[in-house]
Amino acid sequence: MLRPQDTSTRERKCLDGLWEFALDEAGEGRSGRWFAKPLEGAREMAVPASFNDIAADAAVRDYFGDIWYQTSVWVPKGWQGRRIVLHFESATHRATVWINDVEVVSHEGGYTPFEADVTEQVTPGEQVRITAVVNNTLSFQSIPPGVIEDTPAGKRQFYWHDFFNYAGIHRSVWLYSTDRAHLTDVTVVTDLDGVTGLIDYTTQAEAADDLETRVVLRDADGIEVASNTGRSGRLSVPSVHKWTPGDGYLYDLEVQLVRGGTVVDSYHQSVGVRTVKVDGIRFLINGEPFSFKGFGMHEDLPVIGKGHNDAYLLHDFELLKWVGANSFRTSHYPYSEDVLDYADRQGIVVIDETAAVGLNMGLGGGIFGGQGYATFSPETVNDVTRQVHAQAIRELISRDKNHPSVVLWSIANEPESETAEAEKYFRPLFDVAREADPTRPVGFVNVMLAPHGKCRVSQFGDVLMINRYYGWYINTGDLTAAELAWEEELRAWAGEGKPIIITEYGADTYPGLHSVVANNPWTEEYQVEYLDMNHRVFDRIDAVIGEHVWNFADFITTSGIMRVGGNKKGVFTRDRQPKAAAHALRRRWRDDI
Ligand code: BDP
Repeated sequence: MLRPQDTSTRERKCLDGLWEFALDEAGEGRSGRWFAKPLEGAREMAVPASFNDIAADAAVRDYFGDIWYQTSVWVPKGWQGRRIVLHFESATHRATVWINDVEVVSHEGGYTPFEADVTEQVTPGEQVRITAVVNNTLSFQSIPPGVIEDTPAGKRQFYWHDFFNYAGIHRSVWLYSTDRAHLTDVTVVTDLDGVTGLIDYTTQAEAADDLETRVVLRDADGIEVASNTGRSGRLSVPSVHKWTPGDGYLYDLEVQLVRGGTVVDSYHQSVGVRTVKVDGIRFLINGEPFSFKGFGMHEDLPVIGKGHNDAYLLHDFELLKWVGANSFRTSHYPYSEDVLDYADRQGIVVIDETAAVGLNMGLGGGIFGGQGYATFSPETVNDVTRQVHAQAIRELISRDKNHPSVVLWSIANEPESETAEAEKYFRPLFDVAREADPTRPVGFVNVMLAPHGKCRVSQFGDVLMINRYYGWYINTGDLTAAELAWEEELRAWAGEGKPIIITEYGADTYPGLHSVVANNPWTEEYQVEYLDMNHRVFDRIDAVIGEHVWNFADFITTSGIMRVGGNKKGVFTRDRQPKAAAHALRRRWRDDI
């Protein structure tokens, strides 16, 4: 699937704005055919946004079930005779969509795009009704998983990931048009031969058997530097300007379908020429060792929840630069494509993660201990879940494969990984990722409950990604003991001979809480001392080639005694003000401070 764009042959219309909105408490909308008429008793809802925090109402915030969205749109008259497509960048966690009375698409998974060819359902120059029923429930067969339990107080949704289950239409919705003959996919893989850049491209198209495919590569000044014909092929760029961390140089690959000299479809694909390779304990970008400095982040904002916002996107990247970060992980789900596009342009390196978080009944929401279920069993995370998980991996890779910023796939965060069932579950999922992308390393993020010697899944990863909280969840307030224990475990991992990225280490910190003695958890001083302790350990072990602090900013979680207005491990507050740790990190990460 190609992201909608405006080109000489393509036109898109953004459907963002206020849509009609109704919660379906009784679950009667589908059988009552709510899509067949204007939504009754609807209120208005912003798209894109999570719906949860818009109304000042706990019943809306915590609602789970079907959520109806509806809008009307004029289909441009000039689209007569063209193919017309309705495209959702995401709908969390699943959706079914109707054009007038006709169901056109259903999609599972809250963070990847889906679309439907609606040419037969719309008439250019006329208005159509678009209805989407979004469903935000989590089950053992969804990614991420959850469970609905019958309690004396009624049904309750539980889940085991440590962030609020924001839902809705989080990203833009588009109607777009192409010629009947159109490109459906473009893949680029880049390599370097000395100072020459090599770009292998593959294209796919529909209704285009009689058409010629032409590709033209232009540099950032718009100067043509290479061209070719054919559905797939290679382009060579002498004296290539490489994409490197900190220098997000992009070429533009224009792919054209041509009939007798007329361009009937044109699509522009950004290309960053770079290589990625794991070599022993080194992670190489363009053959140079790269060391990750940055954060696990979240899409999480006041009022709009996980709704994408361009102003925050720019500001967050400014803060990444201010603090000296060169990378981040899309913890714990695929982020908006606008984020990846911007990372490409800014030269920020990305570890790209699926929404497979919370597949671990040994912990939940920052609390260790049994959650009353077995993680893997026929009734809980099972073969069906694995199919859904495999599809989530495929959709992530298919969406993000062309981003030079993406250097590593993370197929899960902190799943149960110390059992035979976990090994059986994960082995084929690594194959799925490698089949979908043979060019990038693959890993998963290991949890404290599966330390070195117990974890049975790390063997499949090209890189070890480890989350650890010595000095927070264990050895709380005793950084001396934490340092000893942490170094001992990390040295054991280093013996594996793979690069190690510490994908999470962090301490909850209440902004403004201070202490002259440094062993006081929750204070700004403790967060600084805690990070310093971690850094001493990392600096003593060569295999540690990455440090991602948990978290970039404070974020909202479910309520619980371990959380004070959410998770406070941010180095910035939720409104992006620095805690003392932000200044300390800046001194460590920036050479010029
Ligand atoms: C890890 C999770 C992350 C949590 C964090 C924490 O990967 O989502 O928010 O710990 O407890 O378990 O703060």
